[in-house]
Amino acid sequence: MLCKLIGAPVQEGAGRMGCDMGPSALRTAGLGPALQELDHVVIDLGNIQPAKPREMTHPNEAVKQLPEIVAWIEALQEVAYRESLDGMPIFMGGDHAMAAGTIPGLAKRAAQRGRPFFVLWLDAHSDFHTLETTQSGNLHGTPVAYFIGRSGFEGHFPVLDAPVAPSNVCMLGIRSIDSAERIALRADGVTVHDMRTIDEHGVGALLSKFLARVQAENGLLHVSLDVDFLDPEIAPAVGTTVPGGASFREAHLIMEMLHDSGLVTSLDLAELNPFLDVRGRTATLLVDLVASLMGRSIMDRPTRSYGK
Ligand code: B3U
Ligand code: MN
Ligand code: MN
Repeated sequence: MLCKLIGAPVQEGAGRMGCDMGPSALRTAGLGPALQELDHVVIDLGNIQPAKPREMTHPNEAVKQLPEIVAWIEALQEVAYRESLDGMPIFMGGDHAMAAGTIPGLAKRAAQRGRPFFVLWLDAHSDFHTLETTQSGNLHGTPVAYFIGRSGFEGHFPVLDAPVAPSNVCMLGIRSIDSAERIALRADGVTVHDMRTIDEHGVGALLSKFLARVQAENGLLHVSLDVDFLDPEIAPAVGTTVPGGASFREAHLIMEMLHDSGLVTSLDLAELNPFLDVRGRTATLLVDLVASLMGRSIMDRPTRSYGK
């Protein structure tokens, strides 16, 4: 498989600085060589550079860094559309506002190919605010609401070519959600597996069900991994840690099952803040998780071909 590493050093969507160093930390932790070791062809396309931000304001005065984020989203939508023509783009963030760029670009490509598009959202948060409902004003809390086509972004974020069907989004690991988000998630029909659901059923059963649907519908699957999906004990390098996250074993199992499914066609690695890391532990864990996703296994197992 051709793996394309694409740096998206966005940090303006998060409440604290440092995510701009994410791509560099992933390179330093050996993401490229780890993939080469699995016999993938790796090209590193470097870091994306957004255009100069245009002046822009929003009636919700809480909203922060809107012009910068819009510039990032525009640049990333274009790159994601272009680079998903072949190979597997791996977007190295960058805070999670990046997904308001990557996912619409990828969804446009899927639509152009006539394939349904699915998103597995691995996160402690649902990131389901609009520009109108966000109270923190940190725009990394908004990408999902945007890419499924909720209103509340008009005149600011780019018009979507191909909104993602809410029923094609599966969230896993959720444990911090604001009430405006909770109400809208239910109304829009997004599948939300919170930590309680994981404890009751296990990640394996929940994921199998979703993967079976993607398979049955001949879909393309994008995985968006926020570092805070993981428990802060194993992944401290994130500005928004929430206790009680996914364990090392749950996270690897998810990646291994995703690999075996052969359905994943693109990936976001979001919210890594190397300034908060402990001797590179989180960056190294992310590299190991991507390796599991791309075929590293303890014992050999039969695998299917990739989804495209
Ligand atoms: N929902 C809160 C918290 C949050 C969302 N995403 C992150 N944090 N990383 C907010 O600020 O919108
Ligand atoms: Mn997130
Ligand atoms: Mn999060």
